[in-house]
Amino acid sequence: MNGAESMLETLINNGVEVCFSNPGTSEMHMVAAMGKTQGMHSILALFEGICSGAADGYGRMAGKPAATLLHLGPGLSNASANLHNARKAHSPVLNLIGDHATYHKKYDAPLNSDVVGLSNPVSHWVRTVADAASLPGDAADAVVAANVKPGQISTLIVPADCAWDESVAPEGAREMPVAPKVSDDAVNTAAKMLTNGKTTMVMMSNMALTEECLELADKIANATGARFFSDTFTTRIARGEGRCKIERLGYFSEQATEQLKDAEQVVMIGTKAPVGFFAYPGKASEFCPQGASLHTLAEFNEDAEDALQKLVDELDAGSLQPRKILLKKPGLATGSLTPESIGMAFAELMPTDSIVVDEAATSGGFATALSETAEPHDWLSLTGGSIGFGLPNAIGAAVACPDRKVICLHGDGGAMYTIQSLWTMARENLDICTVIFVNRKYQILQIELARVGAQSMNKKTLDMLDLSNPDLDFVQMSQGMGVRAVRANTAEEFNKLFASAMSVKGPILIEAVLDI
Ligand SMILES: Cc1ncc(C[n+]2csc(CCOP(=O)(O)OP(=O)(O)O)c2C)c(N)n1
Repeated sequence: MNGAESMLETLINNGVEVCFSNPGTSEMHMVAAMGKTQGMHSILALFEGICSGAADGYGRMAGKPAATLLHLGPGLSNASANLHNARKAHSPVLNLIGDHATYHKKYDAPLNSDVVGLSNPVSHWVRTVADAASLPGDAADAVVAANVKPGQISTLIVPADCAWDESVAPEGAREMPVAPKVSDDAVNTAAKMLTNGKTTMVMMSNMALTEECLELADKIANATGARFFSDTFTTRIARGEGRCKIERLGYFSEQATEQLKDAEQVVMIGTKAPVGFFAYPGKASEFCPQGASLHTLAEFNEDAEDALQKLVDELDAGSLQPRKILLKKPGLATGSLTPESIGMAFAELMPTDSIVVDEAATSGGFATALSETAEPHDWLSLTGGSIGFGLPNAIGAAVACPDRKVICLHGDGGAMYTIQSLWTMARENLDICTVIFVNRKYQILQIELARVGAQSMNKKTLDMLDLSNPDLDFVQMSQGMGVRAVRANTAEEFNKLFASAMSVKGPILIEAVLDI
């Protein structure tokens, strides 16, 4: 067995069964090894940012890493923006980066670069393989590193000769890490805060947003009167009928500070104290009121469900029945096509167990709010602020959960960063309905321009935030990549097209031309 073959068997033995690939010459032995084995589903993406975004979506839904296969420093660099998002999501991802053969590095050939230097900022764990015999052990270490809870980015740099030289036998299954438990002290402090009569708010994110955790949180809220909030942008949250409600912290600092203004105490579970997405002149960066006491019950990597269960026990709230959301649908709109009319159709028609990938930006507010009482679903949002995450993430979610409908809500600006995702959706016949909100501008930046106090609103400035001239044609782009596409100009058209998209399997794109 050569290094690549032994590495691949090792990955499969350790539960890695999907690889989102965009290879080059230095990865050819890894490509050949994948071609020879049945255990690894290799999926070609036409830009590395799609590989990394897809691995993020896969990790969020599968709870274990997919691999990416990337071409030296430049391939990794193209993947970095979505690795940044995955890192903020605490998703498990395993990058396999090819590099020049060990003896070839010194010539500084055209594709030579500082791969370690490029890896570090987007990885929790980085290792360069020294020789073929080390490769299987390094691969197993890399999978363990990616599986550190909630998930880490591990990057294994594989010089070409380590892949092609004769290697040793593959490694077997390693034991994967479990999340550490919180201390009794942390639980006692939280329990005391929640019963001392002061106004208490609880912030939750990451592993604390599962259906089970939300039920436990609801019991605590019911027993103590505390208000529970999720972060604005969350890796994955269980929503809809049968789940327990949690308030969502607003994006703009005015909203968030208003929501938290009465808090005398804030308890964090799986997250840190909330701060502004950006700084704004004259506005506070921190959202918790000054003087509020803060307590972290569980860090992002600690076992949130265990922490919540212990808190429920400590508060004697175990016998309370969780107050579950009842199904309530908004009906369908008529007339002009707006984010609200689309949000209504989406909440009305979304099938049970859908996975929603949200990069709808300024168009998404209604879809989010109206679907709170829709059919049960999981919601994945942009955790790292680097746009172009939605389409690739939808690929990963659909690969991880082939029996569930994936609905990808996307702004037209963000969609253009990784639009080639459509080709992979078509090739893999993934059950993804992509809705593009066409407002022909970077709307959020037009809002932010005023909010940060930048004074210029002239044509030259606004042209930098404008997507018209020429208008993008998403139907043609989609069809050109093999995904069936339709256009809606009115609410009635959208309702019909979305209903039909929900009733069939396979990729489809709806270009929603907003009337705004
Ligand atoms: C990689 C990256 N580049 C640029 C930005 C800055 N940015 C934030 S939102 C945005 C435009 C989003 O436009 P669109 O998806 O159409 O949504 P809209 O704001 O119109 O609702 C841009 C360019 C970013 N966040 N990430």
